[in-house]
Amino acid sequence: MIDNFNELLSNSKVVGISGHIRPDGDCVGSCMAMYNYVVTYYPQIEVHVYLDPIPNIFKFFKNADKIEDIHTVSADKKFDLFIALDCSDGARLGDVFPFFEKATHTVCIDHHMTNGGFAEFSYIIPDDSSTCELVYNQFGKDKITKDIAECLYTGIIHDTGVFQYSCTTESTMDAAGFLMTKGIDYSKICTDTYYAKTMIQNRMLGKALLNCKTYEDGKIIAAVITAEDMAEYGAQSKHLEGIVQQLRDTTGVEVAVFLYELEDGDYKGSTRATGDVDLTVITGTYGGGGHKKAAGFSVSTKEPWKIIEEIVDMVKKQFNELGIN
Ligand SMILES: [Mn+2]
Repeated sequence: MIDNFNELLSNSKVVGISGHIRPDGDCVGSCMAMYNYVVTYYPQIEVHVYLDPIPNIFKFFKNADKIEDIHTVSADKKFDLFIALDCSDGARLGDVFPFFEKATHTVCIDHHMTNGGFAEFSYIIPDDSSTCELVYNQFGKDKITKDIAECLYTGIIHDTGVFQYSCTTESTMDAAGFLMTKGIDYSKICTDTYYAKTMIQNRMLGKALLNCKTYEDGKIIAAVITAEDMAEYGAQSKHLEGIVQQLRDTTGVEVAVFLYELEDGDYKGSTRATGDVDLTVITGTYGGGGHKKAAGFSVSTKEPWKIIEEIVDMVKKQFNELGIN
């Protein structure tokens, strides 16, 4: 934990909060939990939360309508304290980073093992379940309100796949159990934010599954969604969440790879592992990062299946080292 965290807040007049680009549940949850913490306990602070547009499913968070677009902020805006959440490095803050760098004090709370510590004060536990679990520890039970609990519970279930991934620990369950006592509708949160799929999402999942390829007797599975596929169904990148998990859940799969085309023609890659393959070694080749069993990257290519072949070769190398065959 960051021992002087509350002191840093007490001494600040203007505070900025942000998370990574293309925010997910843990990112939005931790940022909004932090925002609600500051407005609740430090009402004298001018606090701003900056994020890319968030998925609609997270708009029920208290004060989600207060999220601002960093591009509307004048370049000379100064922050006494800037808090980065769920961000492994400065680049992941996107256009927020210049403001973070200029802030008098900076804090980072994160659980990515590739985080080298880019803030003045860090609370980084690599491969902890979620940033939301760390934020819960940082706040302490006494400070958790129902509004904060909703944000944190949502982040935890998103980064643990509703408590199924191996990053889920006894402490994760203790935290989630305590959050449930705050009167949140945990059942609805799981259904509405995690399991519910729109028709477009289901169609894109179907497309990915129909066109997927397997390698090494089905131990590796890969799928690609092109911009053309997305245009056919009017899909956006946000409709592709969960596809890589579904690929990974296929019986016999050790490694799942999913590539989709971004608006600018580059590809975003997501990888998931069920066993001991270290995906950060693979995503690192493309300048990406993440966790051992869940990692991502972006790559400029016109031939996504070539990238997949490269990855298959790298996975095969690890299979050999690990004695998997
Ligand atoms: Mn996270």
